Amino acid sequence: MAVRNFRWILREVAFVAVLLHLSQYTVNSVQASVIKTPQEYYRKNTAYSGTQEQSQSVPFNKLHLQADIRQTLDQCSGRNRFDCYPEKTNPPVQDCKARGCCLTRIHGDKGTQSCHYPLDYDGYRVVSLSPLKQVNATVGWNVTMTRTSSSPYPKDIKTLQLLVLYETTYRLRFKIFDPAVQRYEVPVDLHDQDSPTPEELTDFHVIFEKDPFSISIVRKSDAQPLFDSKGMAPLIFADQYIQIGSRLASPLLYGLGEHRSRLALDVKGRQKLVFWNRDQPPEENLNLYGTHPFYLNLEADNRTAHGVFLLNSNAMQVELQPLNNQGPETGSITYRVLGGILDFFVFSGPSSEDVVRQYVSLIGQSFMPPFWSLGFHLCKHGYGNSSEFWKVIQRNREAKMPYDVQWNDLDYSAGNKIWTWDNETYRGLPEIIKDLHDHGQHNVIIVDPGISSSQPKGTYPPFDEGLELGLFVKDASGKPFIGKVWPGDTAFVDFFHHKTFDYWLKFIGLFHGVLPFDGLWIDMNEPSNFINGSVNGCTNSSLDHPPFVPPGIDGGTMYSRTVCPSAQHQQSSHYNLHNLYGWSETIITSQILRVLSRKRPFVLTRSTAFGSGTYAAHWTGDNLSSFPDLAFSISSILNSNIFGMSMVGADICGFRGNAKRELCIRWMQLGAFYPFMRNHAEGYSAPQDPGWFDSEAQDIMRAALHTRYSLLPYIYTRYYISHTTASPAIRPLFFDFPGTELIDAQFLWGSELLVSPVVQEGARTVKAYIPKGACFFDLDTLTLLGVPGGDWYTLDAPLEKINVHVKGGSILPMLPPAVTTTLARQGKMELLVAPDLISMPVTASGQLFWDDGESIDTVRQMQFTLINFTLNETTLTSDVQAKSYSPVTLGKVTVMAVESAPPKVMLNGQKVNFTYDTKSRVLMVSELTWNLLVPFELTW
Ligand code: MIG
Repeated sequence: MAVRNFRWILREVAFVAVLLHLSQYTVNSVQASVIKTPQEYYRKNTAYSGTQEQSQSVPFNKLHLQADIRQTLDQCSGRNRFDCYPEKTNPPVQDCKARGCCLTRIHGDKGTQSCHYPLDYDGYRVVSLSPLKQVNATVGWNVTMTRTSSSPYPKDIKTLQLLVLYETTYRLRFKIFDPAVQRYEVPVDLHDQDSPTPEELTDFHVIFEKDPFSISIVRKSDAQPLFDSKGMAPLIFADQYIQIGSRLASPLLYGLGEHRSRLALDVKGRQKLVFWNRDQPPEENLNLYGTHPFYLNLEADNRTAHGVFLLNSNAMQVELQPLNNQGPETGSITYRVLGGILDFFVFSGPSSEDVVRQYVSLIGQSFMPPFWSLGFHLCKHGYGNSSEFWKVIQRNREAKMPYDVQWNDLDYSAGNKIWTWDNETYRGLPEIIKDLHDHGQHNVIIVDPGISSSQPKGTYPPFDEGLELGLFVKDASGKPFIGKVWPGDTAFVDFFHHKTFDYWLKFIGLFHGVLPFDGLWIDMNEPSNFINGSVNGCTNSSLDHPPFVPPGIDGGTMYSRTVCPSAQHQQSSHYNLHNLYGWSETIITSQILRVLSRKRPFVLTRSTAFGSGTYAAHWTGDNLSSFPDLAFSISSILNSNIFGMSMVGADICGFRGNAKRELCIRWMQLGAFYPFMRNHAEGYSAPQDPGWFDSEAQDIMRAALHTRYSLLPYIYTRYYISHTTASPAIRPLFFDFPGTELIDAQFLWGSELLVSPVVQEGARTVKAYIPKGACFFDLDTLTLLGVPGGDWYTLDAPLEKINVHVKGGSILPMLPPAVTTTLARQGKMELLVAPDLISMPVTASGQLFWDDGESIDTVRQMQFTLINFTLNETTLTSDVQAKSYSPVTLGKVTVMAVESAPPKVMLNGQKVNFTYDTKSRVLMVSELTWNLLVPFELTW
């Protein structure tokens, strides 16, 4: 695409520089055709065609029939009551009866009545069922079902089709939809969607019941139901209300984000979760910024796990509740979805990590971040002006803080209009960014999706051109939808519009000529709106006022502080696409940075949906400077990792309110172990950058940063593993250690590092769970934690210490810390060897992934070095798997728990110098200059 018609009247907009700098970002050589717009991701409902012709019907007697027992029970006496009036508690008697439901007083809860479905509530009956065949193998099922009665909601779809497909050994998909009318389906590009797998090669067995219809998906090997709608909330499929329930295998349930809650969801407490992306500071029981309708459920043994993903982007509510069973405790999940279709994926595990990998390989694996983005990021809204901004940079440099990225929030812009620079207040900003670059540092700026619509015509090209191209979200009458955000009246870019890619590319490219940023921070993309709906309100249509508005939705309406659901995108209504708005912006922005910079893009997004982790990092939004918020951040970042968004962090020291010294110290210590480490605060908050604090506080923060920077090669290798194997970067303890299912104040990096932060004010010890079956070494003292494990221990945690333990059996690649990642990369690699003292013989293993840290697709193009390290008793060896990146030099090896001073240490047969500390029992070999591309053997 070429930059044409490029004559702007320049006022406070400093676009002059653009013309001079265009050569840096060669906008005209970009081949936009290689880029997919979200449109191209759209898949029609044809995934299963071609197999149905050869299918035969299966006689009904193969179905389990249970209709005959129904009449004999009191239809209201069921012990498991599924809410028939989710709109409100205590509905009027006649309203409940009008739905054909039962009204029962809840024991012990004065005056509360539950309106629930009777056991024989009329629903769908199966009318035909046939296998889907490929060659001679059954690869799925095709079911038709009908209902004659009406549900409580308008426009029942009386005939439904169900397609079940055995996709892979571990993944089954089933889809329930209207066979007559194509309904909205999520325009997402799923991965790994090749050909189906014959049923006999999979983990799954499917059982249908005819009347009422139910589906049970069972793991063959142990007969464990993984999805089971039998006896749960009845299936309803009305135009704007779709309901299905499933029996849980146990109350240990995780996922279903984005929400603030404890890591293990509260099935017993009937937790309800609303999915409708919202600019909402993280608080419990509210809909937040993102949508991830995926859960992981542990089974009765607390070890085996399975997962379920509902691929649907409409508003929804999920209700959890305990079931009154004899036998093992279970629960149920009820989905209430406002549109689209039911498109479920069931993952058979059997380990928690398997479940996450199975899910994430479907939605897309985490992106490979540029190396610099692993460093420390500093940000604040409203630094005030460029001299204040410069002071912050200076004081953190002077304090010798490891510090890689300085951010600019919206105050850099003129009147909060994106793609403008306030060159008075922020005079010299381009030079400051250049200075960052000269110091091996980087810069990220914020961008909002709302485009000011009230500038005089001809003065603000982002609006004028968007208008001309017709790519703003439209109101129900077809005019640009106007809401209010930071710059006042704003139109919203429709990232689903086929012209948006070129439009967004142009402005990113041009603005890069003004401010040479290195990454983009896409905020407000839920999308957030300061008013409810448009400046003219919303319509009276059923899109803006659906028959079921999830009662927990914050603000009480579908258009509370966002765009009206009746607004139109080029592809579909905002009603359908709302939860994908941020997702669509993320994909386009990341792809554009990639083609413009020809380097790995760095995008940070607030609003996310399934698959966002393939393109961007995420932060948990506008948290509070408080210890509870520090503690909750752990569950949030663990959840993001479960959702395939490895690179995530919370605003360190808290966004809202003033961070006290102790809080900020503790948070910098914890934040050093966030996958994405950024300290950020709002304009009203007191400064909280490390350089602002007293020298003792600075020393502690610097030490935390040194620890992170020394672990960079390990962290980077974990990202590589996450990117290539779909496993999370960080994980909850229960993934690796049974008995830890409720622990969410500690977490693991990979399987190697156990992080046990202080999450309470004033605490100088931490109560940490130390798993059994492994030994752990203190990362600071390099000494063995002498406890049997399998219990809670009180560990010393003076203000200057965060407890981090290396699991025996690990070998961590490290670097000497430096003030930037750029400098750190110039150091010599180090290995920290933590022997597994429980295994006989004593062993350990580890890996190093290393490349230039910024080129695109180094993994796919094999432009990297990959080395495995193995310890066997007193021999450490390397195994070079790939050696396309050099130099990688080994400078030092540190081995913990070496029983006594060895008489000599040999590197490939040559004696080398070493030290041994009798007290800590640490062997250190530190004067090496070994080229790691050559295999080595170190013995002692
Ligand atoms: O309406 O750009 O979550 O990180 O500092 C608030 C100002 C807009 C919200 C983001 C926050 C950012 C702030 N933004």
